[in-house]
Amino acid sequence: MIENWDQFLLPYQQAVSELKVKLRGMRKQFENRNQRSPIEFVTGRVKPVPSIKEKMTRRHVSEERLEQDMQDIAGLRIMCQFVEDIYQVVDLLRQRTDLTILEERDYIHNEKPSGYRSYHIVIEYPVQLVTGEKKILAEIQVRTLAMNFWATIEHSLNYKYQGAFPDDLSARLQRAAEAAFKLDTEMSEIREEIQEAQHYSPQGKADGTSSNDKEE
Ligand code: 0O2
Ligand code: 0O2
Repeated sequence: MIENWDQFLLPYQQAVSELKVKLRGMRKQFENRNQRSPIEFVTGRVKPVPSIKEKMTRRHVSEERLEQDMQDIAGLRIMCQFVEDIYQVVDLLRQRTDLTILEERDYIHNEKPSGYRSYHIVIEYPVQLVTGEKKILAEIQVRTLAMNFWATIEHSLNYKYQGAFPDDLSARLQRAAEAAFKLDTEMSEIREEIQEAQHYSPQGKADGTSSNDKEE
């Protein structure tokens, strides 16, 4: 029986805080090198206790198995401008030595039946406590701004229907998710055209930035 949830969640709180600093640091490093960052912004949260308890009941997870079986008690979200940026961020995460990737789920090319798209990574992250090192699980969701727009609104509408949308609304939400993905594709194509124009223009200033700014 977990008697003190604050104490149980403390390492998760620390992991979320540390990872937010580290992931936001990646963005800063791109900025300092005058390069466009594949990371637009980063958020994070520790799952609230009522949500943990609800998911434990729904997924039949016991308290003894909670640390191993619930991967998103610590949750980080990385928002990107373009779909290509997501895969660049994933590559950067794969190269890090301060975390271990345990699982990757590509819900961009394999979208969920709801229409949800994002790239999910489950990591093992070591937190330094006064009692020694503790490895905890965390989930990093990497998505575009358009994917985030859809997921945020769909999530808030879900509260109203508790996950069971009427069929017509489900279909409309799926179509809205497709529209958001089309928008992502169109934005990537526009960007590619601008980059090509830049490449052939003598000043390299087709979009008002130097060609250096757009180096990947
Ligand atoms: P809600 O509406 O119940 O979700 P900062 O001051 O920016 O360093 P702060 O204020 O904790 O840190 O906020 P941050 O990190 O910018 O964003 C926290 C919010 O992001 C949360 O809102 C979540 O909505 C969302 N969020 C971020 N990452 C995740 C994730 O992995 N999973 C889920 N479900 N949500 C995430 P709140 O405050 O919890 O309110
Ligand atoms: P929160 O804190 O409300 O975001 P499960 O966690 O049971 O759903 P699984 O396989 O363990 O399933 O994990 P999965 O599917 O890789 O990731 C689950 C998380 O992805 C959810 O967390 C959401 O944050 C997000 N997600 C998945 N499907 C959808 C969807 O259809 N709509 C939206 N808006 N988000 C989705 P939780 O558990 O809902 O927690």
